[in-house]
Amino acid sequence: MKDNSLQLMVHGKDIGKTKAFLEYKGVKVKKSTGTGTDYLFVDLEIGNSTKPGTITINFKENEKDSALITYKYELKARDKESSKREGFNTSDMMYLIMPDRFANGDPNNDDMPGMLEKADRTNPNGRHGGDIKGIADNLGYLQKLGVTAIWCTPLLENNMPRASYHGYATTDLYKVDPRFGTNDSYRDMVTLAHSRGIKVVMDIVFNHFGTNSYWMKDLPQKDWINEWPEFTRSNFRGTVISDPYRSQYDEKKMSNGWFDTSMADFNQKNPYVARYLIQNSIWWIEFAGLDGLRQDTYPYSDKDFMAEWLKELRNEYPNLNVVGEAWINYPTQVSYWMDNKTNKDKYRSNLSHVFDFPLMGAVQKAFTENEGWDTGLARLYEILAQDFLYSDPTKLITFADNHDIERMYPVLKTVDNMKMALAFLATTRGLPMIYYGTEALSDRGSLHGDAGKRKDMPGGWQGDSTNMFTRDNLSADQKDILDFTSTLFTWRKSNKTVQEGKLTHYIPEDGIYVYFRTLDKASVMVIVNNNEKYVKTVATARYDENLKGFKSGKDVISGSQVKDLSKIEVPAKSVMIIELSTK
Ligand SMILES: [Ca+2]
Ligand SMILES: [Ca+2]
Repeated sequence: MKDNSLQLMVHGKDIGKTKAFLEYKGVKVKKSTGTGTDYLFVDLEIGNSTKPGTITINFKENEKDSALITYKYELKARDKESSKREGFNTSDMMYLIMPDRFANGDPNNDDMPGMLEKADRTNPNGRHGGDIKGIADNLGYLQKLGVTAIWCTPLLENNMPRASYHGYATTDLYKVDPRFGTNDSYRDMVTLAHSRGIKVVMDIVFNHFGTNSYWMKDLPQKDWINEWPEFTRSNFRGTVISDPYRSQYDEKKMSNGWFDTSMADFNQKNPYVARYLIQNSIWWIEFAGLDGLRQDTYPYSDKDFMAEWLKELRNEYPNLNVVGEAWINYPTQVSYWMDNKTNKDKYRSNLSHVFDFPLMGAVQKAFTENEGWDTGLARLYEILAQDFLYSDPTKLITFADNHDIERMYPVLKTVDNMKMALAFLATTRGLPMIYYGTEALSDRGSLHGDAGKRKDMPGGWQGDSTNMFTRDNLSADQKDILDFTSTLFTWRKSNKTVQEGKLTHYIPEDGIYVYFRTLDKASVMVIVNNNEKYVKTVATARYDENLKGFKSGKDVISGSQVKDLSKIEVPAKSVMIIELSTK
């Protein structure tokens, strides 16, 4: 690694009373720091020419003593390609998977010894048995859908008594939950995904960990977590961190309050916690061959630590990207978190990507409202018009829903609205993200709360009557949206203009929103007709600055020719994506 320091946390009875000694060419113990009786932190320096191999570490009270405990620590060779990995970018379509709810590839791992929660598919808030094999088995399906990157909600061990399926209460940061698979099966899934042109983004959680972690029985250090005289929840208001008028009271509650009773809040101001988290993310990138990271609950962690983490990450992986979940509804506040030179308080996050929550809010409303000055399609226009706030708006991840938000279909209500929304996400600036089950028209049915947003993917379980993967028993609407999604994103995957082209849009008028993506001499025109009833014959003279020189086009979805660009007929509640041609 470029950084040649490594800190080990050693846990064991009375280990804190010892010091570490070793003899290995190129490796030096810089410091042993005992904290409490049962933890020892060992700082190593690993010279650049050090060879891979096994280091025998002897733990003794004094150098001349014989070792009380010996541990064999393996130094692995670095993957020569890891520092060159490209990361995700606007060429990608990201697909969000909640592994417990996607596909059960291995029914034998549904219940595992030592794991508290057993699978129960009849419990909407229980574990359903989906796993890493279920993802690996269906990579072909995802490839056909046009997916080029997958983000799985956390896969690490969550040995919690209930609701462990969601993965956000980690109890071992170095181990895949055995009910999902193993560290090796995760790495193998990544390799398999790469062979299909699919990148893998790991979801990591620096703000908190599960209270069933062994740490909570005996903290590595007194200030390992943020503790309060009595249980104190965060105020969940990410706004506070960039608010120039914030009180210290609110700021402290936001940062140091706990996310939930089951999630202990990491104190990242503690340099040992900071080192632990930074090394952990680097370890996973190296071990699994990751293409990027998604960081949970971004503004809840110490922001200076987060900036330092990203600086160190970029030092090792100059091109690897990270997307942060700053769930805030205003572009002003989301832009604060994207690496930004213009923050008034001079804060620079070093964070490459953020989720476009403000645009998500607009997409959820735009297609179901009546058109007005500030309703309907104007919502999309108004959010995009604020892009001057972002240091690089192409690094926004666009989406209409995720595992925490009401799903697209029940919100948008019709297949036609869904198609318009999907086409918009695929063609506007940024990197589109789709949540699993969107293409199955998943809805909440009679389920309440999160359960309704996280239903099983039809066909992921043996005996499912409807199967997205084999297309068995799909409704006509499901077939329609599945084919539409696949056509749309397969086209997007190979079209550089829509991935990288300059965006020019026109103020929506009469329920029609027109925009162009232009790259060199190529151009893609998008026409959204949000009118309920009317086929609109769109007179295009208004768009002359973008249409000049083009004579015809091809409708990307239907494949049909558009011979006359002066008047284009667009059916009610539909979208046309036209690749323009000079011939
Ligand atoms: Ca399983
Ligand atoms: Ca926190």
